[in-house]
Amino acid sequence: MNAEESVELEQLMFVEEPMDGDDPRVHPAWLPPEAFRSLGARRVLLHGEGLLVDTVLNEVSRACARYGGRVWHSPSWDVDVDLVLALRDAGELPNPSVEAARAAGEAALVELGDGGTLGDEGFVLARAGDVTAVLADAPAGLLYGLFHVVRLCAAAFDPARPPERHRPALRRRMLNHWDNVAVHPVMGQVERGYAGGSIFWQDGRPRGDLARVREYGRLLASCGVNAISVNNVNVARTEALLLTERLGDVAEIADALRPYGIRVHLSVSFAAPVLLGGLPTADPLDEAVRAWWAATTRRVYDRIPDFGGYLVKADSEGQPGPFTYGRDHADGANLLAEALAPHGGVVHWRAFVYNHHQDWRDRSTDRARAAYDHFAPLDGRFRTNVVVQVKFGPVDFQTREPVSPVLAAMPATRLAVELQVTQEYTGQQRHVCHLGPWWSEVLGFAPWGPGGRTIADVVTGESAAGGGMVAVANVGDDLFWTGHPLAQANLYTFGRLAWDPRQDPTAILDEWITLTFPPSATADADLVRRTLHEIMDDSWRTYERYTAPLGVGFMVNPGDHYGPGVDGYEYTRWGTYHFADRDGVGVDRSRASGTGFAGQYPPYWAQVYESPETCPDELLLFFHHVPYGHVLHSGSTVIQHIYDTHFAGVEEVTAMRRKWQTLTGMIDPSVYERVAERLDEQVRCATEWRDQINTYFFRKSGVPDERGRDIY
Ligand code: GCV
Repeated sequence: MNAEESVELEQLMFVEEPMDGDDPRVHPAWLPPEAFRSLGARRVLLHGEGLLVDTVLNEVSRACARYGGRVWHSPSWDVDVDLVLALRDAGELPNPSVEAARAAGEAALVELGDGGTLGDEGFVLARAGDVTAVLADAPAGLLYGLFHVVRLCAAAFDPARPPERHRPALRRRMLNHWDNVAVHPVMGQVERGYAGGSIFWQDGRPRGDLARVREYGRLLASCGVNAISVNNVNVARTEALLLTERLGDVAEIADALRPYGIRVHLSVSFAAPVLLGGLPTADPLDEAVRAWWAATTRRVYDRIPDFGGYLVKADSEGQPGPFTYGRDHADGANLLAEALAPHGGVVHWRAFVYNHHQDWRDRSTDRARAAYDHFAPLDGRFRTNVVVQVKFGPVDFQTREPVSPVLAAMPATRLAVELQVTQEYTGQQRHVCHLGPWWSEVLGFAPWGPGGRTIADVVTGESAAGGGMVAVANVGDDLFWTGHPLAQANLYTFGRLAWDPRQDPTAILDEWITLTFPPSATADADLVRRTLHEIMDDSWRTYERYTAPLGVGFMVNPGDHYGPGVDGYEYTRWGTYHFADRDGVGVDRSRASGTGFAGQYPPYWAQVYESPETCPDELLLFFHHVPYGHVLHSGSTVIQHIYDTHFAGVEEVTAMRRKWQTLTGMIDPSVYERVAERLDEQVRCATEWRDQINTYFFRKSGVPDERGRDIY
C-alpha cells in the first residue's frame, strides 16, 4: 500500500469531523461512518418526540447527509420512505404504504404475544411492501431499534425478513469505571486501567472533554449499555466529594450521556457522613446518619433527576463499612437503599468482602469462602432497591475460576453478576484475549445441576427484576479507546450479552467485526473476517493455556498483575495460594479434607467438585491438591498437561501474529500497527510465562517432559 492509499483508508475509518475536545482524531470503534452506509442511503421517516428521538434524528441525519439518503421528522409528511421509526402512540401516518408497515409491526406484536407491550427499551421490526418499520413504546426503544438497523445493514431492508421483537433480558446493563478523580499514587488515574487516562477525570479535575463522553455514550447505547458509574469503587477523599460539593461535575457527565439513554451512578464512601457531613459516626442504625443520607440523596436528585444510584465497596481492601459499627452488610446496604427509594434509585452493594490480611501459614481461612460466608446468611434482608453485586468467581476475576456459589445462595435477593472487561488478569489489553466465550460459559452455568436454571436466569430474575449484569470498564483516553484495538470487542460483547445473555459470543464477535471493519471499506472482507475469527475466537483459551494451569490462578506478578510470578503471592497476606511442593500442587477446598468451599454449592456441584475424580480438569487445582502424576480426564498427567499446554499456548500466539501479518494493507494502518506491536509483546510475554511455569514445575517435581522439549 502506498502512502496515499493509506491516508485514504485512514480517512474512511476515522470520524471525519473531530469531536470538539482536545483529541483531533479518535478511532470510531464499532461505529465508523461506513457502518451507516446502508441506512444512510435510505429515505427515513421518524415519528415521535423526545430527547432520545432527537438523538435518533441526529444519527439518521448524519448518515443520510453522508450517503445521499433523506430524513423527515413529522407525521404530516406524505412521503414514500424505506424506513419508518415510530413511537406507537405518536398517531397515524398520512402515507398509506408507511401506515401499512406500521400496521404490520402492530400485527406482528399481537402475533408474537405477550400483551403487545415493548416496555421502556424494546422495539419491533417488521416489513410491509417496500417499507421497514421499527416501532417502540418509548424513545429508548427507537434508539436501540435504530442501532439494530445499523447492525443488520442491508438485511434490515430484505423483503423476506420476518417480523422480530427485541426487548432486553436485563433491566440494568451497567459499566463500572474504576476511574480516580485525583491520580492515585499507586493505581494512577484509572485503577487497573490499560488504555491511558480517564475519559472523565484528569489530575483531580473533570477532563472537560464532554464531546468524548458523548461519543462514549453513543458507543455504549449502540451495544445496549444503559448505566455507568463514573468513579472508582475505592473512594478516596477527592472522589468522596463527588457526592456533595463536586456533584456538578457528575451532573455534567449525566447531561452528556442522557441523550443516549445512559444513567449515571456514583461510587460512594460508606464513611461519607463522617468524611463529608462532619458526623461522629457512619453507623447505619444511627438516626442522624440516616437523616444525612436522606438529605444528601435528595440534593443529588435535585441536581440529577434521573440519577441511577450508589455503588458501594464496603469492608473490603481498606474501604470503610458497617463492620466498624458491629453491623452487617444488610444494615449497610439498606441504609443507602432507604435514602434512594423515594427517588427510584438503587444501591449496588458489592459482595467482594474478604480478609486481605491473611497468614499463608494458616490454612483454615479461605478467601474463596468469604463472600458466601458474609452474604448468604443475609438473604431476604435486603430492601428491594438493593442489588447485591457478585464477582463471577469466588476469588478475583481470574482467567479460570468456578462460578461464585453466592449466585445460587440468595433466592430472595436481587443479584447482579460482575464481570471484568478491563483485562487485569487476562493480558491487560496487551494480549488478545476475547472474553465473550468465558462470560457465556459463566452465564450458562447451571448451579443447581445441568438443565436447571442458569446464572443468566438468576440475574434476569422474574419479569427482569433480577440485578442485571455489571462489568468493570476497559476504556481510557487512548486513541483506540481500549489500548489494544481488538479489546474493543470485549466492551461490545459485554453490552450485547447484557442485552441478551443467551446470545452466541461468536455471533456477537461477527457483528463487531462487520461494524468495525465494514466490508465496503476493506480490500478483502472475507480474509479480514476469517482472520479476526481465527485470532480472536479461542484467544481466551489460548491465554489460559500459557498462564496459570488448571484453575489454580494468581501466578502473576504482585502489584501490577502482569506476567508470570509463580510464587509472587505465595507468602503474602492476600489469600491467593497454590501450595506447590515437590509432590503436588493445588488448593484442597473439599469438605472432607480441605477448606469446605466445595460445600457452598448446591448438592449437584458440591458433589462433583468434592472429588478429584469427578472435578472438571480445568478446575482441578482450584479444588484439590493433587500429585503431579495425577491422571486427568483428558488422559494426561497434571505435570505433562502443564508442559503441553504451555508449549501449545506460545505456538498459538505465534500463529496469531503470523495471521495478523496477512492483513497488512487490508485495514486501517494505524490499527494494523497498534495490534502488530501488541502481538510482539504477547509473544514475548507468553514465552516468559511458558518458560517460567514449566521450569518452576520441572524444578519442583523433577519430572521431565515426555517430549524432551526445552525446559530450563
Ligand atoms: C478496585 C482487585 C483489584 C483491585 C480492585 C478490587 C475490587 O483486587 O486488583 O484493584 O479494586 O479487585 O474489585 O474492588
